[in-house]
Amino acid sequence: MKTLTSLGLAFVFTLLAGCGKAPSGGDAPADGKLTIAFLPKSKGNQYFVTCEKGARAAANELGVELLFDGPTNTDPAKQNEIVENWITLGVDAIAAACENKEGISTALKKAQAKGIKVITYDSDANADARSFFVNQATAQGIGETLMDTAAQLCGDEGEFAIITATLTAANMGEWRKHIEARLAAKHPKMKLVDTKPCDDQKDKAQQEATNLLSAYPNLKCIMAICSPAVPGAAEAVKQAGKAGAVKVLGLGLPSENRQYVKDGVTQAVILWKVEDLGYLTIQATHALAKGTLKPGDKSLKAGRLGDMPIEGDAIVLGKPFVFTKDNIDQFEF
Ligand code: RAM
Repeated sequence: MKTLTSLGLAFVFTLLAGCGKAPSGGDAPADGKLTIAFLPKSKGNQYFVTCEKGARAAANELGVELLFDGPTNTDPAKQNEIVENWITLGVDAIAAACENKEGISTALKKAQAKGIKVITYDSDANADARSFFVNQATAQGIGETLMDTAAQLCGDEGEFAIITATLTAANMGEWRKHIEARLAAKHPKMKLVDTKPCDDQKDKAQQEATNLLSAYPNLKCIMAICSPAVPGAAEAVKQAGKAGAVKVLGLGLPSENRQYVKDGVTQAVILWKVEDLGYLTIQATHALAKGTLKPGDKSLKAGRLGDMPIEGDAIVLGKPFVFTKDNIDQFEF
Protein backbone atom coordinates (compact mmCIF):
# COMPACT_ATOMS: atom_id res chain seq x y z
CA MET A 1 0.00 0.00 0.00
CA LYS A 2 1.37 3.38 -1.04
CA THR A 3 0.09 5.27 2.01
CA LEU A 4 1.01 8.84 2.79
CA THR A 5 3.31 7.55 5.54
CA SER A 6 5.00 5.01 3.34
CA LEU A 7 5.34 7.59 0.57
CA GLY A 8 6.88 9.99 3.06
CA LEU A 9 9.24 7.30 4.37
CA ALA A 10 10.19 6.28 0.85
CA PHE A 11 11.01 9.90 0.09
CA VAL A 12 13.10 10.32 3.25
CA PHE A 13 14.85 7.02 2.54
CA THR A 14 15.63 8.12 -0.99
CA LEU A 15 17.16 11.31 0.31
CA LEU A 16 19.11 9.52 3.04
CA ALA A 17 20.41 6.97 0.58
CA GLY A 18 21.71 9.93 -1.39
CA CYS A 19 20.88 8.31 -4.68
CA GLY A 20 18.70 11.30 -5.56
CA LYS A 21 16.43 9.25 -7.80
CA ALA A 22 12.78 9.86 -7.04
CA PRO A 23 10.30 7.06 -7.53
CA SER A 24 8.77 7.53 -10.95
CA GLY A 25 5.08 8.38 -11.22
CA GLY A 26 2.85 5.58 -12.41
CA ASP A 27 4.89 2.85 -10.73
CA ALA A 28 2.51 0.21 -9.45
CA PRO A 29 2.50 0.39 -5.68
CA ALA A 30 3.09 -2.91 -3.83
CA ASP A 31 -0.61 -3.50 -3.13
CA GLY A 32 -1.89 -1.86 -6.31
CA LYS A 33 -3.39 1.11 -4.46
CA LEU A 34 -3.12 4.33 -6.43
CA THR A 35 -2.09 7.63 -4.87
CA ILE A 36 -3.90 10.67 -6.22
CA ALA A 37 -2.86 14.17 -5.19
CA PHE A 38 -5.68 16.72 -5.09
CA LEU A 39 -4.76 20.41 -5.33
CA PRO A 40 -7.24 23.18 -4.40
CA LYS A 41 -6.75 26.83 -5.33
CA SER A 42 -6.60 27.43 -1.59
CA LYS A 43 -7.21 25.28 1.48
CA GLY A 44 -8.75 28.15 3.44
CA ASN A 45 -11.68 28.42 1.02
CA GLN A 46 -14.83 26.55 2.09
CA TYR A 47 -15.55 25.84 -1.57
CA PHE A 48 -12.46 23.63 -1.81
CA VAL A 49 -13.06 22.09 1.62
CA THR A 50 -16.41 20.95 0.18
CA CYS A 51 -14.69 19.68 -2.98
CA GLU A 52 -12.35 17.66 -0.76
CA LYS A 53 -15.30 16.02 0.98
CA GLY A 54 -16.56 14.65 -2.34
CA ALA A 55 -13.03 13.71 -3.40
CA ARG A 56 -12.59 11.67 -0.20
CA ALA A 57 -15.88 9.89 -0.75
CA ALA A 58 -14.76 8.81 -4.23
CA ALA A 59 -11.28 7.87 -2.97
CA ASN A 60 -12.83 5.66 -0.26
CA GLU A 61 -15.14 3.96 -2.74
CA LEU A 62 -12.29 3.33 -5.16
CA GLY A 63 -9.67 2.36 -2.57
CA VAL A 64 -7.44 5.24 -3.57
CA GLU A 65 -4.93 7.02 -1.33
CA LEU A 66 -5.81 10.73 -1.48
CA LEU A 67 -3.33 13.50 -0.72
CA PHE A 68 -4.91 16.92 -0.24
CA ASP A 69 -2.67 19.97 -0.06
CA GLY A 70 -2.68 23.53 -1.30
CA PRO A 71 -1.80 27.11 -0.36
CA THR A 72 -3.68 28.52 2.63
CA ASN A 73 -4.69 31.53 0.56
CA THR A 74 -4.41 31.93 -3.20
CA ASP A 75 -0.71 31.67 -4.05
CA PRO A 76 0.33 30.38 -7.49
CA ALA A 77 4.01 29.98 -6.52
CA LYS A 78 3.00 27.76 -3.60
CA GLN A 79 0.84 25.66 -5.91
CA ASN A 80 3.88 25.04 -8.13
CA GLU A 81 5.98 24.10 -5.10
CA ILE A 82 3.38 21.55 -3.99
CA VAL A 83 3.22 20.01 -7.47
CA GLU A 84 7.04 19.76 -7.50
CA ASN A 85 6.90 17.94 -4.14
CA TRP A 86 4.35 15.50 -5.50
CA ILE A 87 6.56 14.84 -8.53
CA THR A 88 9.45 14.03 -6.17
CA LEU A 89 7.17 11.84 -4.10
CA GLY A 90 6.14 9.91 -7.21
CA VAL A 91 2.37 10.07 -6.87
CA ASP A 92 0.39 8.26 -9.57
CA ALA A 93 -1.86 11.15 -10.55
CA ILE A 94 -2.51 14.82 -9.83
CA ALA A 95 -5.86 16.64 -10.00
CA ALA A 96 -5.37 20.41 -9.88
CA ALA A 97 -7.57 23.52 -9.65
CA CYS A 98 -5.23 26.11 -11.16
CA GLU A 99 -4.74 29.60 -9.83
CA ASN A 100 -2.47 30.72 -12.63
CA LYS A 101 -3.10 28.97 -15.93
CA GLU A 102 0.29 29.71 -17.46
CA GLY A 103 2.29 29.49 -14.24
CA ILE A 104 1.28 25.97 -13.24
CA SER A 105 1.35 24.43 -16.70
CA THR A 106 5.15 24.01 -16.71
CA ALA A 107 5.05 22.08 -13.44
CA LEU A 108 2.14 19.93 -14.61
CA LYS A 109 3.91 19.14 -17.88
CA LYS A 110 6.96 18.08 -15.90
CA ALA A 111 4.71 15.74 -13.90
CA GLN A 112 3.32 14.27 -17.13
CA ALA A 113 6.86 13.73 -18.44
CA LYS A 114 7.55 11.63 -15.33
CA GLY A 115 4.56 9.40 -16.09
CA ILE A 116 2.19 11.08 -13.63
CA LYS A 117 -1.37 11.39 -14.98
CA VAL A 118 -2.75 14.92 -14.77
CA ILE A 119 -6.32 16.20 -14.70
CA THR A 120 -7.51 19.71 -13.92
CA TYR A 121 -10.80 20.62 -12.26
CA ASP A 122 -12.63 23.89 -11.46
CA SER A 123 -10.01 26.08 -13.18
CA ASP A 124 -8.03 24.78 -16.13
CA ALA A 125 -4.34 24.75 -17.11
CA ASN A 126 -3.06 24.85 -20.70
CA ALA A 127 -4.51 21.95 -22.68
CA ASP A 128 -1.14 20.23 -23.18
CA ALA A 129 -0.47 20.21 -19.44
CA ARG A 130 -3.34 17.85 -18.58
CA SER A 131 -5.37 15.05 -20.18
CA PHE A 132 -8.87 16.22 -19.21
CA PHE A 133 -10.56 19.15 -17.49
CA VAL A 134 -13.40 18.39 -15.09
CA ASN A 135 -15.63 21.43 -15.55
CA GLN A 136 -18.40 22.33 -13.09
CA ALA A 137 -20.62 23.65 -15.91
CA THR A 138 -19.84 25.21 -19.26
CA ALA A 139 -18.34 28.70 -19.08
CA GLN A 140 -21.09 29.87 -21.39
CA GLY A 141 -23.80 28.45 -19.09
CA ILE A 142 -22.24 30.12 -16.04
CA GLY A 143 -21.64 33.48 -17.76
CA GLU A 144 -25.11 33.69 -19.26
CA THR A 145 -26.88 32.62 -16.07
CA LEU A 146 -25.01 35.30 -14.11
CA MET A 147 -25.67 38.05 -16.65
CA ASP A 148 -29.34 37.21 -17.20
CA THR A 149 -29.97 36.96 -13.46
CA ALA A 150 -28.28 40.33 -12.83
CA ALA A 151 -30.33 41.95 -15.60
CA GLN A 152 -33.52 40.49 -14.18
CA LEU A 153 -32.71 41.89 -10.71
CA CYS A 154 -32.00 45.35 -12.15
CA GLY A 155 -35.03 45.63 -14.44
CA ASP A 156 -32.59 45.19 -17.32
CA GLU A 157 -30.98 48.60 -16.98
CA GLY A 158 -28.35 50.36 -14.93
CA GLU A 159 -24.79 50.08 -13.66
CA PHE A 160 -23.23 46.97 -12.19
CA ALA A 161 -19.74 45.90 -11.12
CA ILE A 162 -17.99 42.54 -10.91
CA ILE A 163 -15.84 41.20 -8.09
CA THR A 164 -13.70 38.32 -9.31
CA ALA A 165 -11.13 36.06 -7.61
CA THR A 166 -7.85 36.67 -9.42
CA LEU A 167 -7.12 37.91 -12.92
CA THR A 168 -4.92 34.87 -13.67
CA ALA A 169 -7.41 32.05 -12.98
CA ALA A 170 -8.73 30.53 -16.20
CA ASN A 171 -12.24 29.88 -14.90
CA MET A 172 -12.80 33.52 -13.86
CA GLY A 173 -11.45 34.76 -17.21
CA GLU A 174 -13.70 32.45 -19.23
CA TRP A 175 -16.76 33.36 -17.20
CA ARG A 176 -16.11 37.09 -17.58
CA LYS A 177 -15.75 36.66 -21.32
CA HIS A 178 -19.22 35.09 -21.48
CA ILE A 179 -20.74 37.62 -19.07
CA GLU A 180 -19.50 40.44 -21.30
CA ALA A 181 -20.65 38.72 -24.50
CA ARG A 182 -24.14 38.22 -23.07
CA LEU A 183 -24.21 41.82 -21.86
CA ALA A 184 -23.41 43.07 -25.36
CA ALA A 185 -25.84 40.71 -27.07
CA LYS A 186 -28.89 40.83 -24.79
CA HIS A 187 -28.71 43.61 -22.22
CA PRO A 188 -27.74 46.86 -23.97
CA LYS A 189 -29.08 49.07 -21.18
CA MET A 190 -26.95 47.43 -18.51
CA LYS A 191 -23.47 48.92 -18.01
CA LEU A 192 -20.45 47.17 -16.50
CA VAL A 193 -18.61 49.99 -14.71
CA ASP A 194 -15.76 48.13 -12.98
CA THR A 195 -14.17 44.72 -12.29
CA LYS A 196 -12.10 44.18 -9.14
CA PRO A 197 -10.14 41.12 -7.96
CA CYS A 198 -10.38 39.98 -4.31
CA ASP A 199 -7.95 37.02 -4.36
CA ASP A 200 -10.74 34.69 -3.25
CA GLN A 201 -10.87 36.46 0.14
CA LYS A 202 -14.04 37.60 1.81
CA ASP A 203 -12.50 40.57 3.65
CA LYS A 204 -10.85 41.90 0.52
CA ALA A 205 -14.12 41.49 -1.39
CA GLN A 206 -15.94 43.44 1.32
CA GLN A 207 -13.38 46.26 1.07
CA GLU A 208 -13.62 46.32 -2.74
CA ALA A 209 -17.41 46.36 -2.58
CA THR A 210 -17.34 49.24 -0.10
CA ASN A 211 -15.06 51.16 -2.49
CA LEU A 212 -17.36 50.41 -5.43
CA LEU A 213 -20.41 51.66 -3.53
CA SER A 214 -18.78 55.01 -2.91
CA ALA A 215 -17.16 55.32 -6.35
CA TYR A 216 -20.41 54.54 -8.18
CA PRO A 217 -23.41 56.05 -6.36
CA ASN A 218 -25.79 54.80 -9.07
CA LEU A 219 -24.61 51.21 -8.81
CA LYS A 220 -27.57 48.87 -9.00
CA CYS A 221 -25.92 45.54 -8.55
CA ILE A 222 -22.72 43.77 -7.50
CA MET A 223 -21.96 40.50 -9.23
CA ALA A 224 -19.50 38.43 -7.19
CA ILE A 225 -18.12 35.59 -9.29
CA CYS A 226 -15.99 33.77 -6.71
CA SER A 227 -17.51 32.17 -3.65
CA PRO A 228 -15.88 34.22 -0.82
CA ALA A 229 -16.85 37.45 -2.61
CA VAL A 230 -20.60 36.86 -2.34
CA PRO A 231 -20.84 37.18 1.47
CA GLY A 232 -18.11 39.86 1.29
CA ALA A 233 -20.15 42.02 -1.08
CA ALA A 234 -23.32 41.38 0.93
CA GLU A 235 -21.67 42.53 4.15
CA ALA A 236 -20.51 45.75 2.46
CA VAL A 237 -23.99 46.47 1.09
CA LYS A 238 -25.56 45.74 4.46
CA GLN A 239 -23.11 47.99 6.32
CA ALA A 240 -23.66 50.78 3.79
CA GLY A 241 -27.38 50.58 4.57
CA LYS A 242 -28.11 49.75 0.94
CA ALA A 243 -29.70 46.32 1.34
CA GLY A 244 -32.26 45.81 -1.42
CA ALA A 245 -31.31 49.05 -3.17
CA VAL A 246 -28.05 47.56 -4.46
CA LYS A 247 -28.65 43.95 -5.43
CA VAL A 248 -26.10 41.25 -4.73
CA LEU A 249 -25.74 38.04 -6.69
CA GLY A 250 -22.95 35.65 -7.39
CA LEU A 251 -21.38 32.21 -7.36
CA GLY A 252 -21.48 31.20 -3.73
CA LEU A 253 -22.12 28.43 -1.24
CA PRO A 254 -25.65 28.28 0.24
CA SER A 255 -24.14 27.87 3.72
CA GLU A 256 -22.09 31.08 3.47
CA ASN A 257 -24.99 33.16 2.12
CA ARG A 258 -28.11 31.79 3.77
CA GLN A 259 -28.59 34.64 6.24
CA TYR A 260 -27.94 37.37 3.67
CA VAL A 261 -30.46 35.77 1.32
CA LYS A 262 -33.07 35.50 4.07
CA ASP A 263 -32.45 39.12 5.11
CA GLY A 264 -32.94 40.32 1.54
CA VAL A 265 -29.35 41.58 1.16
CA THR A 266 -28.43 38.96 -1.44
CA GLN A 267 -31.00 38.15 -4.07
CA ALA A 268 -29.50 35.19 -5.94
CA VAL A 269 -26.75 32.67 -5.30
CA ILE A 270 -25.72 30.50 -8.21
CA LEU A 271 -23.65 27.34 -7.94
CA TRP A 272 -23.27 23.65 -8.69
CA LYS A 273 -22.97 20.69 -6.36
CA VAL A 274 -19.45 21.34 -5.19
CA GLU A 275 -19.10 18.01 -3.42
CA ASP A 276 -19.97 16.25 -6.67
CA LEU A 277 -17.24 18.21 -8.44
CA GLY A 278 -14.63 16.71 -6.09
CA TYR A 279 -16.23 13.27 -6.41
CA LEU A 280 -16.29 13.39 -10.22
CA THR A 281 -12.71 14.64 -10.36
CA ILE A 282 -11.38 11.67 -8.40
CA GLN A 283 -13.51 9.24 -10.41
CA ALA A 284 -12.02 10.68 -13.61
CA THR A 285 -8.45 10.81 -12.29
CA HIS A 286 -8.67 7.22 -11.08
CA ALA A 287 -10.02 6.06 -14.46
CA LEU A 288 -7.26 7.94 -16.28
CA ALA A 289 -4.56 6.41 -14.06
CA LYS A 290 -6.04 2.93 -14.54
CA GLY A 291 -6.22 3.41 -18.32
CA THR A 292 -10.01 3.07 -18.51
CA LEU A 293 -10.40 6.75 -19.44
CA LYS A 294 -8.63 7.64 -22.66
CA PRO A 295 -8.53 10.63 -25.01
CA GLY A 296 -11.45 10.42 -27.43
CA ASP A 297 -13.80 8.71 -24.95
CA LYS A 298 -17.34 10.04 -25.04
CA SER A 299 -18.45 9.15 -21.52
CA LEU A 300 -17.15 8.17 -18.11
CA LYS A 301 -18.66 5.81 -15.56
CA ALA A 302 -18.50 7.95 -12.45
CA GLY A 303 -19.75 5.86 -9.52
CA ARG A 304 -22.89 7.27 -7.92
CA LEU A 305 -23.12 10.01 -10.58
CA GLY A 306 -23.63 7.39 -13.30
CA ASP A 307 -22.44 7.93 -16.88
CA MET A 308 -21.06 11.43 -17.39
CA PRO A 309 -20.71 12.85 -20.89
CA ILE A 310 -17.32 13.96 -22.19
CA GLU A 311 -17.14 16.85 -24.66
CA GLY A 312 -13.71 16.84 -26.28
CA ASP A 313 -11.35 16.93 -23.33
CA ALA A 314 -13.91 18.31 -20.86
CA ILE A 315 -15.97 16.25 -18.45
CA VAL A 316 -18.88 18.47 -17.47
CA LEU A 317 -20.67 18.08 -14.13
CA GLY A 318 -23.94 19.77 -15.09
CA LYS A 319 -25.84 23.04 -15.18
CA PRO A 320 -25.50 25.86 -12.64
CA PHE A 321 -28.32 26.11 -10.13
CA VAL A 322 -29.92 29.29 -8.74
CA PHE A 323 -30.55 29.43 -4.97
CA THR A 324 -33.06 31.95 -3.70
CA LYS A 325 -34.95 32.65 -0.46
CA ASP A 326 -37.44 29.95 -1.45
CA ASN A 327 -35.11 27.00 -1.85
CA ILE A 328 -31.83 27.82 -0.05
CA ASP A 329 -32.83 25.92 3.10
CA GLN A 330 -32.83 22.66 1.16
CA PHE A 331 -29.06 22.83 0.68
CA GLU A 332 -26.46 22.18 3.36
CA PHE A 333 -23.11 22.80 1.68
C1 RAM B 1 -14.09 30.32 -5.59
C2 RAM B 1 -12.99 29.83 -6.49
C3 RAM B 1 -13.44 28.77 -7.47
C4 RAM B 1 -14.77 29.11 -8.09
C5 RAM B 1 -15.80 29.44 -7.04
C6 RAM B 1 -17.14 29.81 -7.60
O1 RAM B 1 -14.27 29.48 -4.51
O2 RAM B 1 -12.44 30.91 -7.15
O3 RAM B 1 -12.47 28.61 -8.47
O4 RAM B 1 -15.22 28.04 -8.89
O5 RAM B 1 -15.32 30.51 -6.27
